[in-house]
Amino acid sequence: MKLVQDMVDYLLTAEKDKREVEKITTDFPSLTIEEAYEIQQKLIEQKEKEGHHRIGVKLGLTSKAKQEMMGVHEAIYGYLMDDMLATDGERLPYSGFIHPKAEPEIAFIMDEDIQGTSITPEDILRVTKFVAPAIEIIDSRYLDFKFTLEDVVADNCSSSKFIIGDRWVSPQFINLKEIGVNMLKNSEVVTVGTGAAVLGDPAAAVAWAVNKLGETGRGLKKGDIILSGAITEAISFKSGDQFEVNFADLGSVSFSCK
Ligand code: OOG
Ligand code: MG
Repeated sequence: MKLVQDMVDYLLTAEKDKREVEKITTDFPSLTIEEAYEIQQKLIEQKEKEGHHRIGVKLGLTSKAKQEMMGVHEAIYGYLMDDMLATDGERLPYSGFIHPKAEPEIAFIMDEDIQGTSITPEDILRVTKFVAPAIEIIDSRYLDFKFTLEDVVADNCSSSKFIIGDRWVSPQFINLKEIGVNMLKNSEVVTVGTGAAVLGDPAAAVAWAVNKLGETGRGLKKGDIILSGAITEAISFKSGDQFEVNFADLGSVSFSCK
């Protein structure tokens, strides 16, 4: 469908040029969620053609607060690509972003392939090799970070970069619902939260994603990284800012922006 390809080109050009663009539903208000996922799928395939690889999946809109803000009742998913992964403590150039925000998340690293439509949080924990502290940097391609559910799905859920800390722990040693986190910007605490903010349990968020992928015969693969969704609101940053996320029992992860 030509329209899908046009939208893929529109979003990829915005990302490459680091330029915010009008959301696509302004011109196409009848865009459905299914069409939005089709655009996302083609966008990822285009990145693969350009030599990048999928390394996992990310969840979005997993907190009640974000869902209410958007007037929706469901989470969303997108894909993580190899060029999104930054290293712990890395200094990332601001010129690589449009209007970035950082959010604390728990990353899951899969020990086995998993696919299905009635997967439970317990199933997820059974096939998770490690959980680790993470920061996701989101950078919507849309003007002023404003969009509908369909727009943000098409835009691969605002994905830009992510960073994983070096403390990887088996999930059996961690209470993911009760785990506390704080995020510091330039050494000051800017937001705090607990794991339960993510659909009541980060493992439930991952189960939701697997069941959603399962509807179209897809799933997670051994070695995949899953970002289970923001535990707090996302915080904007500019050149010169430094972030540190500290999880109780799960260590820290940081980055700065040059
Ligand atoms: C959509 C992506 C949200 C999360 O963890 O909730 C997301 C957005 O708010 O731009 O990554
Ligand atoms: Mg996120």
